[in-house]
Amino acid sequence: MARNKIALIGAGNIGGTLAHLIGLKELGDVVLFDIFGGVAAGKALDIMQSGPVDGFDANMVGTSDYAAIAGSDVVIVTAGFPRTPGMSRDDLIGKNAGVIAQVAEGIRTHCPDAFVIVITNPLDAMVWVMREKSGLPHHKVVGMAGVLDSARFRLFLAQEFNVSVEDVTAFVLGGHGDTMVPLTRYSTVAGIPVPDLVKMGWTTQAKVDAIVQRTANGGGEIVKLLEKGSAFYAPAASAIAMAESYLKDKKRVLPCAAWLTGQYGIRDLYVGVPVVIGAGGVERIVEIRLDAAEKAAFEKSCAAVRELVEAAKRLVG
Ligand code: A3D
Repeated sequence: MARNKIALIGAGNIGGTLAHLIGLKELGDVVLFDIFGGVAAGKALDIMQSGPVDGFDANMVGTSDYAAIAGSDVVIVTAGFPRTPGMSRDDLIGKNAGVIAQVAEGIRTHCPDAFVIVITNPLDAMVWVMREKSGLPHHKVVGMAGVLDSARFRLFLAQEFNVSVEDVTAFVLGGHGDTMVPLTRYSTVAGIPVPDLVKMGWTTQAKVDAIVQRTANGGGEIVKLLEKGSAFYAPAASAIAMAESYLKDKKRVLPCAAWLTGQYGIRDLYVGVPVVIGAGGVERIVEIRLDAAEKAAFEKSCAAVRELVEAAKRLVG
């Protein structure tokens, strides 16, 4: 069986980390695309040279020619610009909407059958631009944010409870940004919901609230520390989990920015919800019952995403 082909559009911090993880996990051959073709080619060669040491076989090339992505099974898009301290994700829309429109054109021309995972911010609006401009079916275009947000939530909960991150599950909904909705009652330690753990005296509600707040601000915390650029190791790992579920038809249930057609009472919007990812792309949207407060928080988040989509329409309409 031929190896999978994975195109990474954007060979910056996340793009390079993605290529390295794809090698280590032997997920397929890689095409790293960037407007700076030399950087993409340099990273591709460098990572490929780690193959003999780490024991993986993958062909990796770097390029600034879209023709090289022809026939890709998966495309992961990080092209554009990251935040700098003091910037919100939304401030990036002016620069990144045009970049994503360009990338979408490349995908439409060269690999219209691919499964496309967008990472560029502001996430939910950029997924919308990608879908509109590429013309791909909605179930083949998704955004990575929820896997990362819930990983951050899981880590902070595991630290609070002094248990393995592996035994903590977490659940987040909504847009990627300050309005994201971490759902504590669906977040667990080995199946025990967080509100029960509060009752069991493992933590206090005040501490859980602080963790929720830290999760919502998880990206900003790293931007401030790095001073230049934004998080890239955990974002890359999160997108790889989505790509792997598609390529191996694992049917994992992962929170992703997916196209809603009435689920949760929301129509025609890309926003973060749990979905099943398998060989068919987004195969199912998991619709859970929200209580009144959760519903209000989710709707507020959707309204914020809609505003950004309107702004994107004005830019690249
Ligand atoms: P960075 O290291 O700057 O890499 C971006 C790359 O895109 C650079 O190598 C650029 O040369 C390249 N690029 C710019 N314009 C184009 C173009 N038109 N075509 C092709 N390539 C281009 O950034 P990064 O890798 O750290 O982050 C990439 C994006 O991901 C940013 O928009 C971040 O805000 C976003 N991000 C999202 C999350 C989410 O959870 C959604 C998390 C972290 C970062």
